[in-house]
Amino acid sequence: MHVVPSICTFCGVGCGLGLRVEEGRVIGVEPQPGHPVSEGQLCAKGWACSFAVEPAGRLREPLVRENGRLRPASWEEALARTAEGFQLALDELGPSGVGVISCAHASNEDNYAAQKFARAVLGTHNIDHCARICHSPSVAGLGRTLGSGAMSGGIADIDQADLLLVIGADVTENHAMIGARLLRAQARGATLIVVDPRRTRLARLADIHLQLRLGSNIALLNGLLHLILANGWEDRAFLAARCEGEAALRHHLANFDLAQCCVQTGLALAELERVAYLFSHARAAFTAYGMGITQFQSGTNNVIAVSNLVLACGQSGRPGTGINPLRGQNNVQGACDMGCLPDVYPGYQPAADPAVQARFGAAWGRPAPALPGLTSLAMSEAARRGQLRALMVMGEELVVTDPDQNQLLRALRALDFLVVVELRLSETARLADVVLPAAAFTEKDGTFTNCERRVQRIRQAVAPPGTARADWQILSALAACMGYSGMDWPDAEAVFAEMTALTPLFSAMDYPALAVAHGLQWPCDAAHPQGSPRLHERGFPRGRGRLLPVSQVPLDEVPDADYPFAFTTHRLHFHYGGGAMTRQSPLLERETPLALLFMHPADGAALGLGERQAVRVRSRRGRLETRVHLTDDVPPGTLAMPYHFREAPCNQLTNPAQDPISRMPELKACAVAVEPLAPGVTPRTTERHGRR
Ligand SMILES: Nc1nc2c(c(=O)[nH]1)N[C@H]1C(S)=C(S)[C@@H](COP(=O)(O)OP(=O)(O)OC[C@H]3O[C@@H](n4cnc5c(=O)[nH]c(N)nc54)[C@H](O)[C@@H]3O)O[C@H]1N2
Ligand SMILES: Nc1nc2c(c(=O)[nH]1)N[C@H]1C(S)=C(S)[C@@H](COP(=O)(O)OP(=O)(O)OC[C@H]3O[C@@H](n4cnc5c(=O)[nH]c(N)nc54)[C@H](O)[C@@H]3O)O[C@H]1N2
Ligand code: SF4
Ligand SMILES: [Mo]
Repeated sequence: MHVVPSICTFCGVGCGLGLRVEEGRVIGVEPQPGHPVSEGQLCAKGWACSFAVEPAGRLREPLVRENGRLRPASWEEALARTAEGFQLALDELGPSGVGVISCAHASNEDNYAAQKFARAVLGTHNIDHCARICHSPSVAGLGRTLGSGAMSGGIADIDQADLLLVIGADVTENHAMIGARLLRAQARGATLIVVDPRRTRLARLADIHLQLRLGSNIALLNGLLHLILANGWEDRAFLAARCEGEAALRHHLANFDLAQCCVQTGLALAELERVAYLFSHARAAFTAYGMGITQFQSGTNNVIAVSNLVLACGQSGRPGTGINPLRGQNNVQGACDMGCLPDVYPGYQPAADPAVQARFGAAWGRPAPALPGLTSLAMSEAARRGQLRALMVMGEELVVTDPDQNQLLRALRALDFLVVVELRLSETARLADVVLPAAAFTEKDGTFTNCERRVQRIRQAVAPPGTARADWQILSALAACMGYSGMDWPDAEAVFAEMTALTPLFSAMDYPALAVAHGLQWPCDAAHPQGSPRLHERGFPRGRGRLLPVSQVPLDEVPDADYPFAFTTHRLHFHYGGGAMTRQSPLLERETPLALLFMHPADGAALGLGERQAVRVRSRRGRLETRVHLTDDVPPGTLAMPYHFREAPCNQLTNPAQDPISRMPELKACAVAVEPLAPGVTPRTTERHGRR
């Protein structure tokens, strides 16, 4: 047996692991001792990495659709079919009629290749990925206030904080090794404050849990800020030296109605005063937030409200402070950094800037595409209208993870051509015209970028199953098939080198430098050859930090007589995303085998429901059947459901209403009705979506 160093394939914490390889198989994993993030530990999912990519059940060869069925095909045939599918759409509609959705589990090299394929080969900025429905409001909101949407501190900053403010993030479940670090900081004396409508495990352990009403973040954050300004608790020196927009913010909050704030949030004034005092008086406050802030139609404004609070109290730019969006997927930071977004090239170079267009145009030998490009949900809308005809989905399980499943299915079925690049025959791949088998993270070289901007190497430990290849190799072959030779790289290192040569943020990075310690944090350029562990120490990327007045935005859909419950969606520790990877592990599956609807016992009693009784849940968009779990984790009137289960997909119910700025759908709130099924009845599985 030998051990190959690698990085966990699940969440954005980016824990270091060793792949135990025996006779060409990954037989298990072990933690990397001395890794700066995971410090020699892994969570339950990390330990299950080898199940996630186990060759059994993986795609071994391409598949093409013939007479309605998928059958095995050669790479030549599958690539030719794919090239033809794109070409027909291009001939008919031009580059606006095609698109690519890339993968936040895949490497930086894969994602660089995906956006280059979209821009240089297809000639479109229609390139996006799951960051759209994850932290796009952070990119937009912190972009406006600071000039950059990345986490400002590093994970190690937690060790230096004396106050930890966690808003809308279930950290012990979803960023487990960061959760452990928060609890360790609390044990040495830091105050832990959790803001969440659910009583999560972390909320139960916190010194203060603000159990606000679903969707009332801005009311709460403005209330805290109003109290801070009214009492003179703000950081005057920081505001004068580092910020702008203070007068407008003061004016906006001067006549703030605290009584109304307490009604909107459901919190007592004394709770707000205590938190306002503690946060503004902390020596170093570390602020982290997640999907409970971003996944609303007010997502961008929610992020701005967090930013206002942190800037006004000067809790930024010093050890132990900062605004820290906890990025979700192992390489979602990297997929954004690589330019898999419709409005930026790699390194956030604006697609609208003529100088940037000229640089990439010259390097790639193809003119810059027309603007604007479409976001992922806009691509679905265009498909439903017949204005987008051919789509590549590289490693996303859209059928389970996009909002409003029935609407998404209508979009995929309306396409003339769908190609899915996947590890397994996912629900989304079942709908494809062509399925291409991808190599998993253990089967390729490359890099992942974690939530603290740390670019780390992954290394090929074993051969891919069958004829599967790395995503970048598939895109390179497809580009050649479509007459473009500019993606003919010899290896992953060459892809990385091309990227760094075109991307100032990464200009001093190369594979040898990344291998010295445990990666490097960007910016990493001539001025920062050792990378940048902490951002914003002297200035913000946009210069001064900007305070921007925002007001509470009502939810798009609130409970009424027909749909009397508020409904929210969340995650469970033992499962991940659409479940395609974690549900391969018997161990993880045993821990959480069922999709459950979390309901307060008082609501259960009112509906006459016993524990685990079967129910039907309906929204204006769809329905599902599942079992209830009666628990005071949720307040009365609010139901919660994890989104990992294809047999009871909560995205049947969710609302696609979008944030006008970032196009984030309101995944965290909609209205539903619940009907008990007869005692003894087994919930029906939501039908498989197989056919086109
Ligand atoms: N085990 C596991 N870990 C994961 C993932 C996974 O699927 N499984 N996915 C990864 C990904 S892609 C991501 S993006 C991250 C996400 O990690 P988190 O951001 O922690 O994700 P969620 O559990 O969806 O939502 C966080 C919390 O927001 C709360 N919330 C809901 N509404 C509101 C509100 O109005 N205000 C406030 N303040 N809070 C609210 C919910 O109750 C929930 O506890 O996790 C990553 N890690
Ligand atoms: N209701 C509701 N819906 C949500 C959310 C929510 O909180 N509530 N959260 C949203 C968020 S934050 C996110 S990030 C999305 C996540 O949505 P997705 O990205 O669709 O979900 P995942 O299940 O994490 O991963 C998708 C696929 O990646 C494949 N994969 C893994 N590695 C590779 C690789 O190297 N190459 C290729 N080609 N494929 C690979 C896996 O097989 C898996 O099927 O879900 C969103 N949907
Ligand atoms: S915390 Fe995240 S990166 Fe670390 S082992 Fe768990 S799933 Fe993997
Ligand atoms: Mo995410």
